[in-house]
Amino acid sequence: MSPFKNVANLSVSGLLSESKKAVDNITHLAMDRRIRLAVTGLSQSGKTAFITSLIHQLLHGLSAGNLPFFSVVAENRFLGSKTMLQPNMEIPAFQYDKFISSLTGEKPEFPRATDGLSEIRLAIRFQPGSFISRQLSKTATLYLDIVDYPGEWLLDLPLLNMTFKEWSEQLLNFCSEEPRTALAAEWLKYLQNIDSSRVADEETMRQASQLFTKFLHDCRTKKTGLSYLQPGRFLIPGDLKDAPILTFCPLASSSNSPPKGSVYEVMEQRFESYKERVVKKFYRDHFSKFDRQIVLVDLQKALNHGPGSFGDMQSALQGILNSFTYGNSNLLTRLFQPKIDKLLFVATKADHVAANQHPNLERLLNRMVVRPVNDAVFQGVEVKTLAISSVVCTQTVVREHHGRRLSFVKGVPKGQSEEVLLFPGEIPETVPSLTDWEENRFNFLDFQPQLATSGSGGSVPHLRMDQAIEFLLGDKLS
Ligand SMILES: Nc1nc2c(ncn2[C@@H]2O[C@H](COP(=O)(O)OP(=O)(O)OP(=O)(O)O)[C@@H](O)[C@H]2O)c(=O)[nH]1
Ligand SMILES: [Mg+2]
Repeated sequence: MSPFKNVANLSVSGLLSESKKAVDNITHLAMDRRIRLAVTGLSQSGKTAFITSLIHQLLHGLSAGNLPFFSVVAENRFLGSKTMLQPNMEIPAFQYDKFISSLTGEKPEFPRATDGLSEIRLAIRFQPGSFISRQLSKTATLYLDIVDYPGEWLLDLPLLNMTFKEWSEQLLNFCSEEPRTALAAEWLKYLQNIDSSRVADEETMRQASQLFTKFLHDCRTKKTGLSYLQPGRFLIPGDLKDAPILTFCPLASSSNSPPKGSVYEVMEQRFESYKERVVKKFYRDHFSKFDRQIVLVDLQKALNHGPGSFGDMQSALQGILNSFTYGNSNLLTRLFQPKIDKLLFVATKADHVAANQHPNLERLLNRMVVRPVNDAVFQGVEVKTLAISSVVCTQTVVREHHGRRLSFVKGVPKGQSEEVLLFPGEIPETVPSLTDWEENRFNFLDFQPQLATSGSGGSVPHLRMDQAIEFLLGDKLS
């Protein structure tokens, strides 16, 4: 046999194997996909519970058989999922194991309010559904990246488009209406007694910002339930506690330009530094590159607190949504300038009300977010609204009551140990009139999670999580 033939054979087979490797790599790249999901919601709207349940359902939903509307599962193409090593070395990992253990432990509990950033990556393996995709590769992987953060920080995003003067005017204007007027009284009285054009000293700056911070805390108590509260780090400072960058507050401006080194000028500088070093960094690193978005809205909280809180939540959501980039996306835009092409609004904690109220939850949510929905649809975004429950804590029970069949919820209210049967009231399908609120009609309670039953296959019971997952990920698993 000619040595040359061998060499030629070798190089041809080598070439073939190399090109096969290259094709494999390309198909892998083409078949492997990534989604950055923005989980958006005001403080206590249910973000951490949603992320925990989402991961749990993707890890265990297949065996539990409770994801009927998730097409990759329904079509038997789901091969499994796995949490991956933390992709970003500088951000703590989302503590899924800890949260799911406390939700499913002997004494089930919800995770505590989040006080910092964390991140998680999940890999979902599946068989491609279309004939062409299957010719390219038998299996594919979708990587899902999610960031969790305190809801309070989200309201910093609208600050990026505001000057100190604009922000101060907006906030002082909010304070001209109750319940803010009464809550702001002490802080505003202090401001009246200082001349903002005099030379700044640390004591005045500290006093003013402490009173302002107290006002923000009072605004979000259980009783008042306001949402539009800025700056977010004043409520959850993270690693910035007591830093000068958090020592400022809104000030009324005068017609003269403020002298150098005056209280006004120093507060304005600190506001700008806050925007530059805290908000811009947060936005650039975590909020500018999303492909899909879910917005969680706690409608029961808004209803419980009355028209002021309802309107406040609506404005806060509108302000936040203005900070995201929406539009049709394709491979190029996804690589260089990602845009959100699917937007899901959910009314969370649907298990707080009886099942027959869920359609009204969806209708009311539609009314609340009608403007952002219209804007997004206009930009070519696919939008959907749903009433969901990440972790079902109650059961709906129908009983006769004074000759009427009423739907009650049965569960253990948060902070209590005994189960109660409760008629939580009806969800209105439109924004209630003032008289509806005056009758003290809404008093929705929070409930404790329950021990998982054998019927649920040991997995966390949910409501329509599969529909939410299908909308957000389904097309990427086709
Ligand atoms: N019944 C019920 N309660 C829920 C559900 N999701 C959240 N909750 C309640 O809402 C509270 C807040 O939920 P979280 O997931 O911590 O909310 P969050 O948006 O992460 O809050 P922050 O971290 O403070 O921004 C929980 O402690 C529960 O009481 C749900 O699906 N069902
Ligand atoms: Mg949280």
